[in-house]
Amino acid sequence: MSTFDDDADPDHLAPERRRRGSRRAAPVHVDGEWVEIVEMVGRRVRIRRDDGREEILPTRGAHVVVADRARLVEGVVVETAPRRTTLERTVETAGTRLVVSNADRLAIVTAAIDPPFRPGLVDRMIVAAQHGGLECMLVLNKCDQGMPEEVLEWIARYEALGLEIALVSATEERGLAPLREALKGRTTVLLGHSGVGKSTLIRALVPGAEPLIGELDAWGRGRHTTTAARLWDLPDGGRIIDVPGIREFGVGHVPREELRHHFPELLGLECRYRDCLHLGDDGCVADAAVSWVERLASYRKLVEECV
Ligand SMILES: Nc1nc2c(ncn2[C@@H]2O[C@H](COP(=O)(O)OP(=O)(O)OP(=O)(O)O)[C@@H](O)[C@H]2O)c(=O)[nH]1
Ligand SMILES: [Mg+2]
Ligand SMILES: [Zn+2]
Repeated sequence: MSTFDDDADPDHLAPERRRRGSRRAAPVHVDGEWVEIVEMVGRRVRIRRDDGREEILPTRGAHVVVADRARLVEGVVVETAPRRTTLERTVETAGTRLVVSNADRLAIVTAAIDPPFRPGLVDRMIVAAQHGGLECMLVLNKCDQGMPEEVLEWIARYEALGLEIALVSATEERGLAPLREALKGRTTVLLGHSGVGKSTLIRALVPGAEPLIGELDAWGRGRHTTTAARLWDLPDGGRIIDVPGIREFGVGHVPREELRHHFPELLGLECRYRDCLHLGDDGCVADAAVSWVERLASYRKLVEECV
């Protein structure tokens, strides 16, 4: 068991095996039908056929995640189609893991107080999403609990950087109309710490959905109630994916030179060297140009971590 990443560690987060450069030859199947993976169920998966019928089936020789298109041969999932987008995270002791595939957008779900808002985690999730081809938005849940001044300031700063923000209360069903609008017609994955209210949001947005919801512990932390990813259909045409809460979210799989492209405040800086990594060396203007010092520090921390 990893000490770095201590979440529920379900099967769907098994190490991504398609490492660059050492890709195993995928089995080629010419028969069978293509289906979609909609839920991880222990070692098996719930598949949905194009006519809407669902079934729980085993997999063989295929590493699949929710929202994968996969080929079914004689009742077994045997291979996946190329992925349009990937949401990955790096776990220090276990390498890079695929969370979900083919989502259009990541909704970073946070609370303001219980559990507390962590800008460093938001920064990481933005990087991982954009690296894998997903758009981002921020959903600040539990607004009924009040909003510390500091959190309001962070939110305003993220908004100024171009991040779409939804302020909601899942339990009081507040702020959901604009969120429903934002979710229409696309596949969105909800990601955040355990206990921020991802599954409660699913219940509020999807009529009839009853994912398990957990109480917080005495320290205001979640209990990792959701243990496997599941895709739900929204009534207005979009789809939404609930995944287990995360505690650590590494982005070590993102090339160091790419990182600055995920920090809009670093674009267009006129440092002495055109390929400046903005680490504050001689001739770097980042410290003078970026007023949000914690975010610059967050960027520099990621540079240390990345390949
Ligand atoms: N006050 C308040 N509490 C909420 C809100 N949304 C969720 N909660 C509570 O937060 C706790 C955790 O909710 P969950 O929906 O299980 O959280 P989760 O993000 O799915 O957690 P994991 O599945 O463990 O990752 C429950 O006690 C919910 O009732 C909200 O808008 N306001
Ligand atoms: Mg949950
Ligand atoms: Zn620089």
